[in-house]
Amino acid sequence: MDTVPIVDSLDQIYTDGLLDQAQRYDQLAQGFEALYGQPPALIARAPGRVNLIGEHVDYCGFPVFPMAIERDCLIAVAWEPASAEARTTTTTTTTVRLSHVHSDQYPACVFTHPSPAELARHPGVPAVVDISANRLTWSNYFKCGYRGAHELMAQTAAELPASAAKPPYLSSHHHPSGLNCLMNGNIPTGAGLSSSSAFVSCAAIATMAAHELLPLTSGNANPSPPAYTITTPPSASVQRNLDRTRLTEIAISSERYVGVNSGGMDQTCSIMSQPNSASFIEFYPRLRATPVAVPRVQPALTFVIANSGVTSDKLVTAPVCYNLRVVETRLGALLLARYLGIDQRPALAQAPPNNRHFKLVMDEPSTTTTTTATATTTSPSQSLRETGWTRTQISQVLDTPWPQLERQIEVDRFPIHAEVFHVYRRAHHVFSEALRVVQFRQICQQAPLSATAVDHLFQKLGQLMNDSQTSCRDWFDCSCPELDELTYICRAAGAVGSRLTGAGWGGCTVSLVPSDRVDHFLRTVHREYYQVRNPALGDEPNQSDLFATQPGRGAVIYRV
Ligand code: NG1
Ligand code: MG
Repeated sequence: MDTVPIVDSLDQIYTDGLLDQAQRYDQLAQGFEALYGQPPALIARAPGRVNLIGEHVDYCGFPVFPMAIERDCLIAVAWEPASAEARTTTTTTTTVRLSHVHSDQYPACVFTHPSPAELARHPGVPAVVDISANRLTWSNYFKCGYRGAHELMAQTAAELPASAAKPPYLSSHHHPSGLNCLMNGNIPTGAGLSSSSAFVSCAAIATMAAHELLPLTSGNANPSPPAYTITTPPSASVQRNLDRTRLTEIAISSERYVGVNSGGMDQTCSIMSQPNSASFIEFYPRLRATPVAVPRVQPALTFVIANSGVTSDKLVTAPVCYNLRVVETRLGALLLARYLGIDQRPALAQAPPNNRHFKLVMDEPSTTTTTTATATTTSPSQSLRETGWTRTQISQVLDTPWPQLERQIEVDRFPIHAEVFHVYRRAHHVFSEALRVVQFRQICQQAPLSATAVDHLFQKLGQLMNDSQTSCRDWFDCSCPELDELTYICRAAGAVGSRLTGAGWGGCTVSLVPSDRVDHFLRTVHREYYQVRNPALGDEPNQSDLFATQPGRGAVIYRV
């Protein structure tokens, strides 16, 4: 089983290539003790990511190709076990205290979690923590991860056979009376580097660990029924690890509680990435992350991130940007299925995160390659392609009343504002982008030998990234003037490819730069993008907006 490593001591960070980060961990631990009067028991770490290629295709079920970056979210945690008295009852309520090292920007928050007895009265629906999607507050992301972890615990407990001992989730032994958390993150927010998913994933991991309720991994291929242990005091004979795949699935679905109908790329990359590799992430037929080493060539392939400075707050823009795109691609899948004569219901019946609407198309490779072309040339008509579809037109073609469609495409849960839906334009992007992801991976796997082959490698990868940017800009409408300008500047400054990364509408670009051109690249981009906007800037590129990055490792827990 693939697991989240639990590292036995903070010393590990010194051998983990995180030496320059050691001070940050120390400060976090000291800050924690100053705040709560006790040292943290562990520090959970989950990294951000940069998506190399494959934008807005994850929620359509197609593979993506991101890599974890060094920037990350850290959460230090300690918990108060239930009192001896409470251990004999199941009425312990958990008080969760959450603070951020930058408390001026991110005010502390306290919430309570019902006792096991209360939870037992609502079996199967652990709607235990209120996450108001209308109130935009940073702690919502923590609550998503916290609530997701509880859902995972409840799910795993429910899988125990009836004859098994009482599920530990419902036992007070596993229900701390207090949970103290302190967060520190250095991923820029609203920049397309996935600060939100790193936070949600980190919160889920920290919560699982703090509940001392970790599924055992014995290397047994068939680990059911799940085994549990209380890890205090830790038993050396017991390997305590979290199953990464289930944890990832729960982090994916729980992040949607904030109101964005997001795909699963970011949490998967944050939790499942392996050191020194990008991840080829598949969602169909099941979630899988395959490490793909970035080819080792000379000059080295270097990925440089540049922040456009345009903040894209997905929570605010979701109804006209992100959630609308999810709806447009789903409607596209339904219309395409209708034209192809495929029954779409089985795919739509699956609950998130397994709803793979484009499964239909992927399951029918021979039909689709030919028929997609036919469908797009004969129908929809040229004018519908250009003007988009109205609700009435879609209802008519699908022979389904709009209110019923709204439920199918989850508009009831994730509202949108639109009069027309550009299904053709969005589908055009999705299919071409999905192909580029597969090509990008194939090229990475064919390590070149000669110098001309290296040059060719750069050109091919760069071209795919540039084509991705064009498609995001022209078909998916998720770029913005600043991102367009920044990618032009990056290419002129020596990048072989440059594109927006993440959801777009602002945030960062990622550029592929041969290592021998990186210095020149950084200076040129600094001068032509950042200094032009702020002439007061010095000549040294600002590390927080413009930096080269290496593929980093996925989530980990440090015992302090
Ligand atoms: P950002 O906005 O960069 O965190 C989002 C989604 C991804 C994916 C990309 C676009 C979330 C948490 N993540 O990323 O699932 O759809 O946009 O490729 O919403
Ligand atoms: Mg995000």
